[in-house]
Amino acid sequence: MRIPRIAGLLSAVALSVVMIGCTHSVRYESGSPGQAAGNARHQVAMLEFHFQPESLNVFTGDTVTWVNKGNLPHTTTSGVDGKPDGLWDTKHLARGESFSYVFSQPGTYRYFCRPHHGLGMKGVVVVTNR
Ligand SMILES: [Cu+2]
Repeated sequence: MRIPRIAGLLSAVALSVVMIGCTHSVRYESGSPGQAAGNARHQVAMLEFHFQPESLNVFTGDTVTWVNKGNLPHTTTSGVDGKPDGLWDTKHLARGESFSYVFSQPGTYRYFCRPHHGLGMKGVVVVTNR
């Protein structure tokens, strides 16, 4: 009766793989207890010469990813009127490049594009507690 034993072994292995996969998934979701399970990801496109959407509402723990979908280099730089506040500042991102930031504290976060803020290329992320 070798075949049934092998079949039993194989299904045990398969079950283990499923369980490991499951555990891994749960760990990933619960990385920060009480908050991480519902965290969302948001995308902001960098275009000539604006951010889309320009204004974004998110919850604490959410991730915002800026993606350059334009043809010119752009930056996302936290601050107002071309003055960086030091929270985040990318190098010039080329088309297709991206940058992500996790907002862990509630607040109003203004940002701009270094070369184009004078053309009105700026945005805001409003973060509220989940
Ligand atoms: Cu720009």
